[in-house]
Amino acid sequence: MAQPLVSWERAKNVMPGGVSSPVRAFGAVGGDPVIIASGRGSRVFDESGGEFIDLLGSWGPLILGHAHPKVVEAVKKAAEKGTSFGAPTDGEVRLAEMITGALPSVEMVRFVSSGTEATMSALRLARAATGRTKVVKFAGGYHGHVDSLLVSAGSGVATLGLPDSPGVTDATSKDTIVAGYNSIDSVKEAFSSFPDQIAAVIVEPIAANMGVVPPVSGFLEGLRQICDEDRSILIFDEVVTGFRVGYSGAQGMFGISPDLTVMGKVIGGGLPIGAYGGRRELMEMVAPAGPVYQAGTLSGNPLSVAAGLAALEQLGNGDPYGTLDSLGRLLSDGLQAEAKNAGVPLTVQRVGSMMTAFFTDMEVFDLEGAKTSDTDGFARFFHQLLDGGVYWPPSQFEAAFVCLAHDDDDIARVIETASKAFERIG
Ligand code: KE4
Repeated sequence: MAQPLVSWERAKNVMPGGVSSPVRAFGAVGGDPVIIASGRGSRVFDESGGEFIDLLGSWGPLILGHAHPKVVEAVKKAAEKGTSFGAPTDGEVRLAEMITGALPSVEMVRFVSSGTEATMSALRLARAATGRTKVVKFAGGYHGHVDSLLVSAGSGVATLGLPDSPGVTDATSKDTIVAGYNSIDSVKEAFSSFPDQIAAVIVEPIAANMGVVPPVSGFLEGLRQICDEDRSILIFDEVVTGFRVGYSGAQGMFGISPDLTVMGKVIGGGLPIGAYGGRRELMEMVAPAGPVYQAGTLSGNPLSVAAGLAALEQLGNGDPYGTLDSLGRLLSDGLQAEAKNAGVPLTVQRVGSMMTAFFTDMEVFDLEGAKTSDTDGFARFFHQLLDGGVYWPPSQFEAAFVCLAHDDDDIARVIETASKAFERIG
């Protein structure tokens, strides 16, 4: 007898919230999530054969689309040779060389198994390198579930953070200062309040976790200057933007060199991976070359590395980012126009193939601006799209992604479905 379809009730019975990661549970939009059975190209399919144009892209990694033949072939070949050795392999060296070749600021790189591990390790390295304890992050910035970064802004800006989750201790959050994204003044205030105490500033060079919020002119340059002046480490969290907005990431787009870069998602081609890297004299402090301890059983896993190599090989040839930008522009312009026709307040903010449709009529520069969005309106939009066969990310404060498997017909179909949704919402 065929295995019964996994039910949402069965999932919730054995897994917290029925999911392996909270945002998948549709908490922000209501209703029960779709249980995905497979994906192919620009489509995902649920267990009853429902077909959706996918704009989630697994939250970023699937820049080539689902089950890309080159990625599948690479993973199959790697698996046939064994799945893990806990020993050096040639693939991880070749992937490290591709990354250091793409990002001039990254002279050496260490692989881990998630973006969270990568940011946690980069923070430890920055504190070791500077001998300092404090870290600046930004309200609305997300860097994985690292205790010291699960911190929300205290009263006012540039104040010491408050735990953002039970289980995160005051002791952990007291060294984290929360500044305002796109506010250089708030960063200056943090550094003047804690002179010679700040080990690092960690920033998403293009914010994606309050929705897509690009840096205003001078913001990243200002961070670079402040860190230089105070001898603090500038960490670019490029887990989303790395190889997404360009082959040299956001740092290449804006011409700013961070001291450390955190990566994930795209570099694993859809398999578990994370990485951190940067200046040689910093990275050579990492064990076993140096004293800063960091380790991982499945770090540099041969299957993840094979998928990552296959993905980056596709991204390093031709003009994939030109194609992605054109598809992104077609979608964002179409959504903006249809919302205007329907009288629905909408601000679509986009960088290349990543975008957020904010249900607000104002441009969004920071978390406060993002919070002006009508999240109920977004939830209705989300479900109208889903009912129409379009899978948009189930949260107002996330990024939607077009991929190289989308075509103009897909985009036209999404715009047509969104137009009907706006009519119903407007
Ligand atoms: P992971 O530990 O989820 O691999 O990466 C953490 C991370 C680090 N830095 C940035 C900028 C990130 O966006 C993330 C994770 N992104 C979220 C969605 N925006 C992953 C989705 C999820 O948590 O399930």
